[in-house]
Amino acid sequence: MNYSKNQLKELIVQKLRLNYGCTEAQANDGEMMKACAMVLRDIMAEHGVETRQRTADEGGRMVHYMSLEFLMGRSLAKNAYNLGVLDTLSQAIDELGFKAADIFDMEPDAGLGNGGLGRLAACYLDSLTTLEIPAAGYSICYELGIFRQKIVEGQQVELPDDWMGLGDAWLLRKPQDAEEVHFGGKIRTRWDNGHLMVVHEDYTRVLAIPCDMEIAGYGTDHVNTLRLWEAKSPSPVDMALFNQGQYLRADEERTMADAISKVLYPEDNHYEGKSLRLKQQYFFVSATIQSITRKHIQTYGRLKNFHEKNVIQINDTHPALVIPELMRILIDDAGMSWDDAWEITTHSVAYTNHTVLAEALEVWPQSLLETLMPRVWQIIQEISRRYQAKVEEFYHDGVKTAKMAVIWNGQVRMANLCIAGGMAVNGVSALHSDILRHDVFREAAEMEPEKFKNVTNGVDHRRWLAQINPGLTGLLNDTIGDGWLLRPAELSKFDAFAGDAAVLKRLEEIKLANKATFARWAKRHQGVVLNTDAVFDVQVKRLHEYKRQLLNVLHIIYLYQQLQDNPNMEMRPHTFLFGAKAAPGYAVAKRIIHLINSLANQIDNDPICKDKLQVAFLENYRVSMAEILMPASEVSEQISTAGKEASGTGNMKFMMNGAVTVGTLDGANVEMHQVLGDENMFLFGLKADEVARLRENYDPRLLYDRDPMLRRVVDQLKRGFSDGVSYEDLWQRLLQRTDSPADQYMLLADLPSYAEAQQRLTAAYGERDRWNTMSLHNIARSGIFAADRAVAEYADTIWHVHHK
Ligand code: 26Q
Repeated sequence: MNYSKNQLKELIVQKLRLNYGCTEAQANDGEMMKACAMVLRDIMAEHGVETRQRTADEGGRMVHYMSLEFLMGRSLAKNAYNLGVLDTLSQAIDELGFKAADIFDMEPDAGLGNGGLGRLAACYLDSLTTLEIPAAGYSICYELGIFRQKIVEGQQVELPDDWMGLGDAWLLRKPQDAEEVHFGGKIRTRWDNGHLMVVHEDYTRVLAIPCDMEIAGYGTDHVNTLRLWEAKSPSPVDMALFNQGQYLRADEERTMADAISKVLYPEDNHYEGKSLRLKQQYFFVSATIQSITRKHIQTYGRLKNFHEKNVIQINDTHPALVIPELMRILIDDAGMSWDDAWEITTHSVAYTNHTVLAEALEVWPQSLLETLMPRVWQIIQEISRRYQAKVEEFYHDGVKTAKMAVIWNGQVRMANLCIAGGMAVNGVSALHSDILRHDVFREAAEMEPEKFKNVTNGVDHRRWLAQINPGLTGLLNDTIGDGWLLRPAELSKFDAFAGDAAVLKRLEEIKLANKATFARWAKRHQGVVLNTDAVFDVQVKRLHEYKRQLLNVLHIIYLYQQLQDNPNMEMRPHTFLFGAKAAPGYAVAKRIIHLINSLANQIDNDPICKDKLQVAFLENYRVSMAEILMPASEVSEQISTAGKEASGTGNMKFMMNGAVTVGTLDGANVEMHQVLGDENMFLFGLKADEVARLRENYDPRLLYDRDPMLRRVVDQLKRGFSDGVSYEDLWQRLLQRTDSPADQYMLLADLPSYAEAQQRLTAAYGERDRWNTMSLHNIARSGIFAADRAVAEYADTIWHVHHK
């Protein structure tokens, strides 16, 4: 279906009248934005009806992608783009007396995620739909998404992200499809007609209301749904009518419901053992699996063939309870035997791991599970008992049994639960999957090698290239046509233009224009004046010690000290940009943010640095900022300690937009290096195996004592800058921790090699042809990092479903 400009105008005007009781002349930008969203939502809803009908008729397998996070960002331009009406809609908005750019800019980010894991889920929804795979995403409809970050006197302050006021235009609430989730209470058994029945009593009820968001694919009428569950109390009745017992229970239900979908936990790559988080997980899991099984029964009449018609992908262990919860439904509600239920469950659920950091592996106290979900706890115990017997029989080795146990020392290990109950376990880059197989999950992988797979991450290249970088998209279309939009591998055709001076020149002009656009944005929204003659060198990602923003800072301090020694030093202008949120409870991460701001301020106020060195901390890094920043970036900082970053996905977005990477051989950088070679990226530092070996007897003190450059740079932390703040705590962390090893992430070991890589990079930047050629190769070879490729691999190797 194609919509003309006039049709869209008419539909928008009608929405304004019906929903806001106003004309286009009276509407404000927010109302206009919501009216446009509702018009597109209607179009998608219609496609959705047809898609669901087709899916039911075909009787194929459906993919259910469960994630506690979907970092969707904005949807208006995205949906318009996928529906093929972006230009028409923009004109319609303009002709109704608004500025399209302002309207798109009104939309708040749907920040229902922390970072990589949540954004990955969002990118995969796009590809699932574009590849015409019958699929649905599931998550929680958090009232407050990831906090808004403000920098006050150099420090992070968190503000609530109240996104729903304007952002809920995409959501369709479906109270008629509500599910009921039961917490706490007691489990009793009774005999009924010769059957042992499990009875759950005295539980606390929470209602789960679906808030559905339709997802449009590109170049297709296929539509999938993202179902976000909102928690609601089931008892709105007049409390005066109740006796005391019911009053208290109703109050408990209200309190629980109010809390559950209130806020997203802002921890990234770190596990928080809070009972509210576990309630969120069970609420989410129980509502989702009830909804999936209910629909399956409606279509097929019974659950016996559930695994043939459904596959559930879980995004890390956060939805791990889906395994015992599905068992519960199959056994208690459908009356199956344990063995039949286990057969179905272990052929339905697949698990993706996203981290090897010990502090991020989920373990829950058994007492908490026992209290909050007593029946699920019983089932986990039985899973654990049987798995343990299987392991013992295989290994006859107590140490291995202990390592692989699901329940151990009063703790439930969610990863082991997923390995025991899942049909597949995958890592998210080649290196990461190897580490899972040979290290983290070694024993399990030796017992069931065929279970362990790799699917290297990918990003939605239509959003992260086509939609956000129209200049580059135009150049690509002019040179290689537009087949790459649906077949990202075709980007490699662009390699043939490496020797074409006119193409290289255009590439440079596009980058320059994008830098100017970003600089204007930064001036307006951040109040910072960026030097567009400088290299834009960017590190944007969550703040975490393993990602080593501090290594970047140490190198900048090194440059700064060189300038102090030699104020007339010739230097290519270099602007370092940072963007990062720190988990509110992560004190060291917050200190590093403060440090970056102190350093930025110092350099800004030092006339020696003018037109040479600049540092800016971009406040409140988020999807919509990345969309304007990626096209303007020239250097991509991917400098994690090797072996720690499971994949990284920002690295892929930079690459697609022609930035050149300075990085370690970590995560997907490894695959990037495979296609680019040493000539087209700047590698440095220890390799993962070297990190592991060196760790045995690593002493940063020796390096510090031996190398005056290191000593001087690190000591600057202690002295601090002219704002009078000392960073002695960070100095200590690098040199003399008492609680755990000093310099856990080996910054001192890698700093000299990093500085040297930066030098090579700066030299290459000076040779314009060489640099532009590198940039071109990065774009041309980024096709493997498209989410389309990744989702197709999941479909072929794990889900066994057809795709376009
Ligand atoms: C767990 C329990 C309680 C509270 C919070 C959490 C929690 C929340 C989020 C634990 C981990 C996360 C997020 C992890 C994450 O984003 N990992 C990243 O996933 C990306 C996609 O695969 C990878 O590219 C990154 O390398 C990885 O760090």
